[in-house]
Amino acid sequence: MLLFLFLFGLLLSAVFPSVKLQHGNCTNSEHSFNGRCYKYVATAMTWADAELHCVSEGTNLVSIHSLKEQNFVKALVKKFNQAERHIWIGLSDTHKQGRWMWSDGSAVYFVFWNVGEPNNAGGNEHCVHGTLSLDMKWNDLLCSQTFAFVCASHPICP
Ligand SMILES: [Ca+2]
Ligand SMILES: [Ca+2]
Repeated sequence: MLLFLFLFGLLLSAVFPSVKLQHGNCTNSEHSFNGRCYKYVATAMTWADAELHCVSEGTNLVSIHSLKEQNFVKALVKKFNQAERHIWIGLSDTHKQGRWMWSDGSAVYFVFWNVGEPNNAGGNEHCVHGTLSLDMKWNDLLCSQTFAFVCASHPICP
């Protein structure tokens, strides 16, 4: 029985790996993942103002390049945002409809869209947010909406 519980625990930890939030080499207001530093900003802003805020601190809105990084960002948002609100990330198709770009210039080769998204509803949805209550899955939305957001330092190996 004990062995069974032990093996079940191992299985659970393999299926649902816990994400450790550590400051690493980042400042006390940031958390470290894979050599980058990430900061949750609770003040609600439009996508552009959120990006400008990150740029003023030498970063960009967060770009996400793997499921591991997605899970890290989710854990970070969960730590600071218990209200399950929406969070801007650095993805947009403002410049060319349907062509997604990260604001930090890195290439898009990982996506985590919610079911049925991106749908460019009304022909006006060009900025991307994650929603904590939907597993932080992504949706395109009006850029003028105001949400909290995550800034991140530039990717070392995008
Ligand atoms: Ca769009
Ligand atoms: Ca949408």
